[in-house]
Amino acid sequence: MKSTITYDKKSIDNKTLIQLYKNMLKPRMIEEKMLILLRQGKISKWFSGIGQEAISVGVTMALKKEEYILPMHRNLGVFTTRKIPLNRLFSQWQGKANGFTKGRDRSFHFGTQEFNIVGMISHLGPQLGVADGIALASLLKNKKQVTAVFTGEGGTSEGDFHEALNVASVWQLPVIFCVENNGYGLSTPTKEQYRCKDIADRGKGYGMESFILDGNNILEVYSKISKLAESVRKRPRPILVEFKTFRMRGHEEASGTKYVPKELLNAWSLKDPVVNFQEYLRKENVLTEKQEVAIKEDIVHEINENLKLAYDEEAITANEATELSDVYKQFEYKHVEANSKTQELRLIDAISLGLKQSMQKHNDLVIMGQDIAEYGGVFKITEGFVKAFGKERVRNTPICESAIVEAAMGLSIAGMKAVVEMQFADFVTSGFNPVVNYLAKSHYRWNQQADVVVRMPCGAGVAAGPFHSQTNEAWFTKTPGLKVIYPAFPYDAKGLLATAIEDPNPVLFFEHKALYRSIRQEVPTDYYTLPLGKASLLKEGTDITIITYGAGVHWALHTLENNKEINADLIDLRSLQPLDTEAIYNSVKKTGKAIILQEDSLFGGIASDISALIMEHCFEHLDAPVKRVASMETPIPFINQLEDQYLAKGKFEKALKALLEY
Ligand SMILES: Cc1ncc(C[n+]2csc(CCOP(=O)(O)OP(=O)(O)O)c2C)c(N)n1
Repeated sequence: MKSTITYDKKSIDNKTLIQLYKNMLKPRMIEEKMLILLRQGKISKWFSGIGQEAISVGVTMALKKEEYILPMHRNLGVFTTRKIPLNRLFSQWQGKANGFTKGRDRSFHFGTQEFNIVGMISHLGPQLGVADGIALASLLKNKKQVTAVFTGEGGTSEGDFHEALNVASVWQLPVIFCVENNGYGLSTPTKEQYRCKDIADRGKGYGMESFILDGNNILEVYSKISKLAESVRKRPRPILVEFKTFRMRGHEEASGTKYVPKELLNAWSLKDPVVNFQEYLRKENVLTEKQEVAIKEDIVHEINENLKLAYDEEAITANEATELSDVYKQFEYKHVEANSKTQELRLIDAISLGLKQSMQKHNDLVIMGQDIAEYGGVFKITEGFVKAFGKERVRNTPICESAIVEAAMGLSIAGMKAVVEMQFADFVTSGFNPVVNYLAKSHYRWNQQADVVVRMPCGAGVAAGPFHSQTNEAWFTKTPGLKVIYPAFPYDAKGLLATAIEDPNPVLFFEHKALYRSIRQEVPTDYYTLPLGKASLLKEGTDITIITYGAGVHWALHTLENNKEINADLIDLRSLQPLDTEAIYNSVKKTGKAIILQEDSLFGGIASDISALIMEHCFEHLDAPVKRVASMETPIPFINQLEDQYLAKGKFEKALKALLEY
C-alpha cells in the first residue's frame, strides 16, 4: 500500500517548505527522546502527538506570533514552533523552576504570555470558551487578530464545546476552532463519541463555516489555515475545522493501544505526516540527504544540550510561604475616600450606581450576562447601561454560563476586565467548573490573573423555591484562589464592588435579593472604595459576639432591636474570603461567647469554619461553646410557611438567649 497524501505546494517557497519540515521534525524527535526517558523511568507521564504534528505546526505557522493559540496535550508542535526554549519545556515536565508552573502543574497544563500560548486545563473543553474571550478582546480593540483553539473529538462532546461555538457564532468572534479527530478519546472510538458523520457537520448548526482537512498533510493544513486566518482577520467570524488524523500511540504511554485494530494503525502509519513530507521534499529536490542529516543532527544536539540544562537545574524546594503567596495576585488596595454628598439609595440602586461608575472608570471593563442589555437584567441593575456604554461593553449572552465565565477569563488574559452577572446565583452551577478550576487556579498555576467579578444575586425570603433562593457562598469559600464578598448594606455594596472590580483576582460578589429593595441607606454618590477582608462592627457590647453576614445581619439587628437588654458585639463580616479573623478574635476575647448566624444550611457552611477558628484561637477566653445557627438541612422550599421554617431567622433569638444564659 502507498501513502494517500497528495501534496500541493502551491506558491509556498522552498524556505517555508523546509521550515515546515523542521518544525514537524523537532516535536517528533523530542517525543522519541521522551519515550526513551519514560522507559528509563526519568519522566512520569507522556501524551503522545506522534502522527499529528502537521496540525500543530501547520496552524501555528499560519498564525502571527502575537496571535493567541490554545493547545491541548498532543500539541507539542505548537510550543516548539513558537520557539519556546527546550530547556524550559523540559524543566516544565520535570517540575522545575525554569518551567512555567514552578512545579505546580504538569505536562502541557500551562500558558505563557511571552509566547501567546494558553495551555489547557485537564477538563479539556473550558479553553474553547477562553478562546472566545481572547477573540472578543481582539474584536473590541480592533486588533485584527485571530485566535486558534484546539480540542480532540472527545472534547467536542462536552457542553463547553457547544457553548463556546454558539457564543462565538452569535458574537461573530474571530476564532478558528481546530478539532483534531484522531479516532479515539482514551479508549472510546468515534462511533461511541458522536453520531453525526463528520464533526464539521456541526458548523451548520452553529451557523458557521466549517471545513474538513487532511490533518496529516502539512501543506493542506498550512495553506488552508493561512487563507482562513487571513480572511478572519479581515472579516471577523468563527470557523470550525475538523482535521482527520489518527492517534498512533496510547492515550498516554502507560495505557497502550490494545483496543485499536492493527489494520487501522497500519493504514495510518502509511500516512505519517513527517516521513511522507520528507520523501516529498526529497523528490521535489527541496531537501537533500545532506541537509536532512544536518537538520537532524542540529535537533539532536539542541535536545541533548537542553535536556542537560534541565537535568542540571536544581529541584524545587517546598516552601509554604512561597506557595501561599502565589494563590492570589498581589493587589495593593488604593483607598478612594467617599465624598460628603450622599443620597438615600436601596441596595439595588447602590450596586447599579457602583457598577456604572466602575464602567466609567475602567474603559476596558466589559459586563456580560443574560438579558442585561436593553432589558436591564432581571433585577434592573444594568438599566440604562447600553445607552451609556454601548452594546459592545454591555453584552447580552446566550444561556451559556460556562462559556461566559470562560470568555471572562479570556478577556482577562487579553488584559481586560470582566463582570459577569449570573441571573441568579443558583445558576452558577452551570458555570461552576470554570469558576473553581479556571479562574481560581490560574494565578497559582502559571501566574495568570483572572480579573473577573461574578455577581451573584442570591438568597431566600422571596418564596422562590429550591432553584432561585440558594445562598451558595460555601461552594466558593472553600476554594483557594477565589475572593468572596457578601455585603449587607448599600454603602458597603457600592464601595466593595468598586474594589472587587479594581482587584485583579476573581471575586464572587453576593447580592441578597431580599435586601435589594428593602434596605436603604445614605450612600456617597461619587466613586469610592472599601477594602476587602474587613468586617464591620455594627454594635458594641460586652456579653456576646454575634458574627453574621448578608441577610443574617438584618435578622440579628432585628433581634437586638426587640431585645434591647442584650449587650452584644455585632460583626457584619462583609467579606468571607479574605476573612477578618482579627475582628472576630478581638471581639470573642472580649465577650467570651460567640454565636454565628448564617442563612445557608448548617453543614459545611462558613459558620463551621469560623467556629473551628474561634476554638483554635480563643479557647482560653471562651465561657461557653461556640454556637452556630443556620438553616435546615433541606433544599430551600417554596411556600412561605415552609421557607420560614427552613430559614435560620426564626431560630436565632432562642439560640442567642440560651447562649447568654449558659
Ligand atoms: C471533564 C473531563 N472528563 C474526562 C477526562 C479524562 N480524559 C482526559 S483526555 C480524555 C480523552 C480526550 O479525547 P479527545 O478529546 O478526543 O483528545 P485526544 O486525547 O484523543 O487527543 C479523557 C476522557 C478529562 N480530562 N476531563
